[in-house]
Amino acid sequence: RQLVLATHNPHKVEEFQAIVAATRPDLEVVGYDGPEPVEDGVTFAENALIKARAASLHTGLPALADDSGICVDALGGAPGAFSAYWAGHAKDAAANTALLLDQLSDIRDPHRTAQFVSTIALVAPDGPEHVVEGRWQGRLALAPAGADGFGYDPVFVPDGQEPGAERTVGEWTAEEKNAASHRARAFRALVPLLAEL
Ligand code: ITT
Repeated sequence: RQLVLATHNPHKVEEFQAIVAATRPDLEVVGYDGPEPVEDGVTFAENALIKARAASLHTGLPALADDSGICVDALGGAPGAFSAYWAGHAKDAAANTALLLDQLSDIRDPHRTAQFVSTIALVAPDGPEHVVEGRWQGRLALAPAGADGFGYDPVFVPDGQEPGAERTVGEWTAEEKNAASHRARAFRALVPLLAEL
């Protein structure tokens, strides 16, 4: 069974392929290079639905879309749905993370808490629409570390690590991240709904 992944972010494609292969190996995740809709929603769910609807309409296949970001408690949940463009119009991960660390420069632990959020929309042609969410709790590092992953991974330190040996997601392997991430959690919530396909 084919499932279109409505994203133009190659890192998300890689992560979804690994997560789906571990959970539903019978599904074939195919990329999407059709027209990119305007993401003018203000919530993760709105944007995920906009992307999944456009891809399902264009391909005639069931489509998944992920809208995601980092929500920082000290900033009232920002950048949230604006994570990709936090430092301006270019999706510049280094500039985004630098700005975020700068905005938190006066904030010390235990007040640097944040969550990675992944909201996945599933839209099948003429079928019902579903939206699920996964959250990953952690805090912001004082400086970036590690070069793996993408986006805010080098500044996000997930909870639950051995004290003294904590690493940012930029220092985690892809396997470690894909077993624990917000995206993996959201996909787990989606699995029962995929049975309808
Ligand atoms: P598509 O809309 O084409 O899927 P995108 O990267 O623009 O690609 P979003 O609009 O959902 O996707 O923006 C998500 C941003 O949130 C992303 O660019 C990163 O900055 C951040 N983000 C999301 N998931 C992340 C993760 O697993 N690790 C690090 N940063 C993440």
